[in-house]
Amino acid sequence: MSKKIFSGVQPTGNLHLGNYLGAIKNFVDLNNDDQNKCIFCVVDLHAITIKQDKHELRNNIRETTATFIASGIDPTKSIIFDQSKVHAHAEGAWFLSCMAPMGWLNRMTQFKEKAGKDKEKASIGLYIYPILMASDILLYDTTHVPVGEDQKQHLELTRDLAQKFNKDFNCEDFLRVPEPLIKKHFSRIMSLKDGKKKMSKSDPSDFSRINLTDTKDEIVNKIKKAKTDSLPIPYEDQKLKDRPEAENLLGIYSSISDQNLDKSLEEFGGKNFSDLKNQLAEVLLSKISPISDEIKKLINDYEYLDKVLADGVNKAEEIAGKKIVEMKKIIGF
Ligand code: AQP
Repeated sequence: MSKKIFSGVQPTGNLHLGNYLGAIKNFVDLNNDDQNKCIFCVVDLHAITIKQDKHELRNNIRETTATFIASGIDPTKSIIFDQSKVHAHAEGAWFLSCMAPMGWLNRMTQFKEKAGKDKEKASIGLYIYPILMASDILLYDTTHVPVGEDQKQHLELTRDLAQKFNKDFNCEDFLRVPEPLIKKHFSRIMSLKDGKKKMSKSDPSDFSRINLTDTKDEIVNKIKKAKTDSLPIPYEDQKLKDRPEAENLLGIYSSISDQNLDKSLEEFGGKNFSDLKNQLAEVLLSKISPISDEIKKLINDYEYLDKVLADGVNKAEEIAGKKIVEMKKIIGF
């Protein structure tokens, strides 16, 4: 079945293995299926929900674009564009904000995590981030949204908002209710320093994550230093309960090697972590280093990257611009 795919990544620097295994690797598979129509957005409006340096932001928009292409997304097949250039996203977010109950937003756990203890100081933008995400998705009649597990709740909100809009304005099926595409296994890659915390760009310790631009030495070193426990690797997955670091390393190994956990347990059951770490470092070098080399090559080609984005903006504008005009008519403008 042909799918309309939409997903985005924030240009906030330090794209990491979690972004790759949780999201970008799936984008590439979807891009490679000729039946799909894919749109991958550099969600720069989302990025400014937290203060950004303007020069870094511009560089990060290009770096995220370079990462998409270096990972295997073909810009002649899929639309790649920067969100802030297509005005319909912000406009649609306003329309949806006006009908979104605050109670729904108050349940969003990512806001609670990102705002931390000092909620009063967090931006309104961070609070309504999921509504902008809903606008992004709904403007393109998206059928499927590939994201990491951490975005599941936001996607449920998107579905609820689409249904509420259609009901409130009596326009059945106008906003298409999208399905999430979340990997069944290892859809949440955890920190290398703490198996209970998500691998994240904003973690102050660089040793908590493998960045997609890390050098070979950095990758090997980070895996060597990754936290483990004192027991040998088990033979069965039930024995991984309460061993988050062991589960995470085996998960990363399985995911990057495209094999299931049972196969990895068969390979490493009874062995020491040093065996798993050596093998994991080797696989990471073979899969991540070529991407890293390609990012470094592309990142200096501003002309090419800006052209990819500009072409993407034109194509995205055509789709989203039409939808927002229809949306306005439905609302009564
Ligand atoms: N640790 C992760 N495991 C699996 N998937 C992940 N994603 C992010 N972290 C993990 C997925 O990557 C896509 C793009 O994410 P994003 O850059 O738009 O924002 P994020 O989820 O806020 O990423 P971070 O690293 O967690 O950033 P900070 O540190 O700023 O909060 C999404 O599909 C996401 O699910």
